[in-house]
Amino acid sequence: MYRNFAEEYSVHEDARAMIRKLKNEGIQLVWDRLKEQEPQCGYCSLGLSCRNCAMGPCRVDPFGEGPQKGVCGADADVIVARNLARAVASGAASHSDHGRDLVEVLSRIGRVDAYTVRDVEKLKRVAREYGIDATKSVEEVAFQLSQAMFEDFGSKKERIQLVNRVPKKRIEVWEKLGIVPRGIDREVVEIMHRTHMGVDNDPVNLLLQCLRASLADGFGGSMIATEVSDILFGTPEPKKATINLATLKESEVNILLHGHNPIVSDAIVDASYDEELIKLAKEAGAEGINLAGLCCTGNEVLMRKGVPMAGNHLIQELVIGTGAADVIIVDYQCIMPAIVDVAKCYHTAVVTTSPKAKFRGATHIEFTPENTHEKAKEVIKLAIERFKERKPELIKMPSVEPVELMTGFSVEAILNALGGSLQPLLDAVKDGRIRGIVGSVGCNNPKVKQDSSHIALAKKLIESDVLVVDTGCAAVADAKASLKTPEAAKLAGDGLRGVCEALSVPPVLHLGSCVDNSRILVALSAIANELGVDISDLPVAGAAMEWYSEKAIAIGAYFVASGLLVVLGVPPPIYGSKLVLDVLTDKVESLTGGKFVVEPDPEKAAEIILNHIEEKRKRLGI
Ligand code: BF8
Ligand code: SF4
Repeated sequence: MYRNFAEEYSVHEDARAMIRKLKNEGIQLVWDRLKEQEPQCGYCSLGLSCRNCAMGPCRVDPFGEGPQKGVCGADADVIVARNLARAVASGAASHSDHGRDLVEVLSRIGRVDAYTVRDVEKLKRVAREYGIDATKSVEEVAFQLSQAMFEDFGSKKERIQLVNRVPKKRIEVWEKLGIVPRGIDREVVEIMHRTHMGVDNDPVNLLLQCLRASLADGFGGSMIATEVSDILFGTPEPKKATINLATLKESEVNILLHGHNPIVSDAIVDASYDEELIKLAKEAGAEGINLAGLCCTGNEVLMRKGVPMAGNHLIQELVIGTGAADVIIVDYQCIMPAIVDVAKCYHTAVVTTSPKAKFRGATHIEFTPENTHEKAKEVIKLAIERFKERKPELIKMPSVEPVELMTGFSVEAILNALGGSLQPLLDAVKDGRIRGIVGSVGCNNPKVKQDSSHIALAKKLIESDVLVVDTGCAAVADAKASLKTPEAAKLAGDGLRGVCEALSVPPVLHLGSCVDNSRILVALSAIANELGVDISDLPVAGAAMEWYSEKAIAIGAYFVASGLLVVLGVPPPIYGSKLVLDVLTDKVESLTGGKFVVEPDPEKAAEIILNHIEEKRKRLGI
């Protein structure tokens, strides 16, 4: 009977096989817990509940029969806008705090052994953007850049540095609206202030602050995270890798890299080459040490090092169910507390590494920039110990083959593939071989059949000659469906197919993790600058078909603030306010050129995007 559920829950056989196995073993999964929660609270789903103070909690009746105001007098519009703002603050804070951790490491270059600068060119280039003399020593430039980036987090700056990458016209739009992002922390704190009872009670004013804080994420925290990751760990270049649960190897010690920041995962990758540890693993009866990624830190090491990818968000419980996951090491974000419970049923150790993210029942091995190498080895040794404790009767790998993919498309790599200039891409867009470019981003959500919407959207878009660039769990979804191979060009329309075949690239390009959505901002800014237009003039759009996270709300908001149409496949909790809904799905277009559209059906979403692209092309006269 559960077989049917498995087919309802995911489009992939690796996931389905594990859902069936875990269900037979009586293990509760994310889909079961969703069922238990249903029907979910209608007030909360509409954004109409508030617990911002102890006069509440309050809720507003959507049918106009019950209370229309909270105890303080806040109406539906204010409550919905405040709730959305707090979600943006959380999302922006998550990306940005991740970025700050990388800046901390950058500031220690030359003072700790564990880290070096792997892309000196990029260090110098970014340093020059910050007005730093890049002729000094690498250590000195790294230190000065770190200090300048710390300033971007502070409260003194009128404008964070990297917004200067956008066309002048875009800055003017933001200036007019009063949403040029200042310090990253400042914008987040200001949301928390403004959403306290009795501060900002103008919903539109609150929504503008949502855009401002989201821009501090996109052009601040996230962009800093991407740039510093490239500087420290290398700017991604195209490479081949494999993906799905079959990347776990029954005969080897398997370590799953889960979470977001490359600081920990990159160190584990390095340590996994250690001869002594490999010898230890062999002495324990394993053939070697095998790493596989999950979620965004998986994307980070996939992009840079070609480390195989086990899967995306909804795979995290299932991977433990193979019975062959010896350690799952995490840092922060998108790590379900449930994995500790699932791990208890197997021999798997869940290892936490950040003082910011401890999980009850997990093994905490704290990583600092000073102790990284040593701790990475400790984690591998723990995995070898756990390998010895495997329960053979619980091991069952899904009978599928790993899927091949091509990854590593940083903006720099795309430029290289194009021969050093954007011109060939622009020519293809101008003459219509490529109709437009769409960023497909965001999560898995158990409310959507896993990966179904991401894949359907990407297929429809490439078939219509739209180049898809993807990040995060959307990227993993597309890869599992074999859309990230050069051969997938045959699924594209004739125009896009020709371009991909000439360059030997897939029609769906992997730009990285969720903070790497900033690469999309960089690429679009460069294209707009080259054409002498604003970002909002370009035939481009964004989509987050299966989003669940507050980070996705921040991403959607900075895309909209940058002038993009953004399709959300899961309704955000704003339907309780006609005003907020109207502003975000309509009126904002007259302000920023972008807007949200909510459309769960990927076919319809693709239609909306394609019409938008054609409209933009017409206006550009191409
Ligand atoms: O930052 S796409 S489920 S893993 S939030 Fe999370 Fe969503 Fe995946 Fe990465 Ni992004
Ligand atoms: Fe209720 Fe107002 Fe307090 Fe919110 S802020 S809980 S609406 S009294």
